[in-house]
Amino acid sequence: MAPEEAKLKVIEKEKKQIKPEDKSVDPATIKMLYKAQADGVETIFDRAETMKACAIGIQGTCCKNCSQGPCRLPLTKKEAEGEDSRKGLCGATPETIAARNFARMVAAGAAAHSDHGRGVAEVFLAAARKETKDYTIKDETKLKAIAGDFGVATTVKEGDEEKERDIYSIAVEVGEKALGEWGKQEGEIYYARRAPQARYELWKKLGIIPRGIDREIVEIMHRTHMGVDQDYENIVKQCSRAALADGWAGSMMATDLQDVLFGTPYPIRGQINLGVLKEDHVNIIVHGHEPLLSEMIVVAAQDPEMIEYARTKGAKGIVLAGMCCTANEILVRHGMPIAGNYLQQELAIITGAVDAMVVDVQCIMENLANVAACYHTKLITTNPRCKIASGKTIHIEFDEHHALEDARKIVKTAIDNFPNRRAEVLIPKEKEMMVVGFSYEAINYHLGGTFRGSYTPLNDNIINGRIRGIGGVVGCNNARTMHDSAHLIVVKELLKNDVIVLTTGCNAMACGKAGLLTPEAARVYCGPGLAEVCDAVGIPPVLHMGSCVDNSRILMAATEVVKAGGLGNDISDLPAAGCAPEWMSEKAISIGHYFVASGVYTIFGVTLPVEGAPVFKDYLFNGLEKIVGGKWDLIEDPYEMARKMIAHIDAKRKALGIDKARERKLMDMADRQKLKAA
Ligand code: NFS
Ligand code: SF4
Repeated sequence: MAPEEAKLKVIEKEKKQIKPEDKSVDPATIKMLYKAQADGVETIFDRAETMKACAIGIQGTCCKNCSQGPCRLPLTKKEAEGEDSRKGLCGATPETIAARNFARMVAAGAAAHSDHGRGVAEVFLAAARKETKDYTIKDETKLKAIAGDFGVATTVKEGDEEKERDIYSIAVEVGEKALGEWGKQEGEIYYARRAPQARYELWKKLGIIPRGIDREIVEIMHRTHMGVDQDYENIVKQCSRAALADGWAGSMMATDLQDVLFGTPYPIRGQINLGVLKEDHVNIIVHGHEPLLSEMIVVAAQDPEMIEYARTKGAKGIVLAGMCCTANEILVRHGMPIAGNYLQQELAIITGAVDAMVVDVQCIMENLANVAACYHTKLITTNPRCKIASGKTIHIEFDEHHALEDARKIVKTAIDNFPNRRAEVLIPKEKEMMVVGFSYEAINYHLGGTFRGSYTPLNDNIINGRIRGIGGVVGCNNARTMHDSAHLIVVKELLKNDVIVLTTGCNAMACGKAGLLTPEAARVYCGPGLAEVCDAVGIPPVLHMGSCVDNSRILMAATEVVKAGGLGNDISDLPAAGCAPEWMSEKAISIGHYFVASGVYTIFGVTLPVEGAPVFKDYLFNGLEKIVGGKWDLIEDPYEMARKMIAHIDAKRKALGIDKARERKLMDMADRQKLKAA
């Protein structure tokens, strides 16, 4: 090669080289990005640099719902300032197009969560009918608690006596009714009545109580077909019905039935970040969302026979770690370590130490197959819904009827691959301790004192102003924004201002890595009021409630707060707000919309595909509040995001007449000094 040409190649390479410090605030991630560069492996961080998002699609105003398009309707200065006469070939306005696109995201998100829930319901029913020996009814208390919601009796009259029913016959009935929720055509989903009475009545009045899960999703697809619903308000109404079917049915049943099968989470210790991997161990990563298989892999990986087999291959043992929400599921129930959140999936393989990455469904990057091919890692797909067509993966299909056998096969494949490591192994040392597993039942127990579970003490602390309000911070990572940065800024700002944080998903993992999920974090990051409460109860100021389907736990926690009294009659009365600072998936849109339709002010970061349709945007950001009590917002700057959440919380406090208590509390210097002395 001529010297000039070689020089050009170097410049070309440098131009594309990302600067890892600009891409993440997580030291382990930064180290692995350097290793990726040294190994010549491309990741999503590189592609985000070289490929920009489509300027029209990002506005939400590109329609490809029929072959006369795609019709592209960008909002330019001309329309923004003057007359807006944009139309698709059929005459569709930017509002119709953006609303249809938004609705299809809700449909896809609701489908993903709910289809996950359906799989759980099927396994649940198989377990109830004793068709599988690998799954059993583990949490009988929770089963009895949810039986009531499905109208299933837990006792039976025998003569004059009221006797407990056999737990498995209760489970069969619950399982059948639960599974029926997907195909139900009429009436209301059972869990709608779990909501505060005022919320239920409002939904009823608005006609947005879901009939059945599948029906609402299908109806979105029908309405957004070419030439059907052309009224954005009417489209949004169906979005609400489908999103509520996700939050209050598909996701909520996934959570509940998983709890019955695998145990309701209670506080437990865990560890997080790539440093949980061990060079001299077989490392298996389970990645995706459903705990059905990973629960079995937990069992298989702890089997002494398997550990012995690993030793025969020269390994000291087996490390099983999670990635994305599968990780959250096995973390909150078993304390299994987490390797990282969404943007770290390629990086885990780049350590060179992962002998198998096992994936089920959702948030699995196709590029994993390419990265795995650069190392020795076996990428194993397990779900018929999710195969990676590169010829570089192994498919071991998981079946609930021989689940443990499948799991053993997978663990064995990983062990057999241990001697094949070829690249230099480099595992960053970073790992953090955390306390996780705050189901709404656990919060009830922990904040309620020793002898009675109740949300009353939490409410009292909100009313007296020690806790200013509740912030739900959830959602993904997004390669278009600095990894974990916005998550941590928002959470820290909220804590500083005495807002307790409930978290799930990839935000929970960002918090874990930053050391926010420990009781000790309260003294470091919280305002005096919140610090005092956390200290007294011994909880972290950020409560890890689980995976993304477990956002349903946040709905239930909010409902419990309403029911405990003193803070209004509806979720929309609470001094609370939610956000997803780094969202990327369609599931996030469905979650966002079910929170909005449940009465919550919900802010998204990064971007939202509504900018090209100002009228539709205004409806989501303002108009909706008058109808459902909650509304959408988009704020890129995480400081501003936190500020607006706090302003909303303060406005709600004022409306409740509890703003005065907080003012007094702030002037109480004695309390601050007491805290400093402690
Ligand atoms: Ni939620 Fe979980 Fe993470 Fe986003 Fe993906 S893992 S279900 S979608 S990226 S939080
Ligand atoms: Fe264009 Fe209308 Fe077809 Fe959409 S449905 S692609 S706006 S003609």
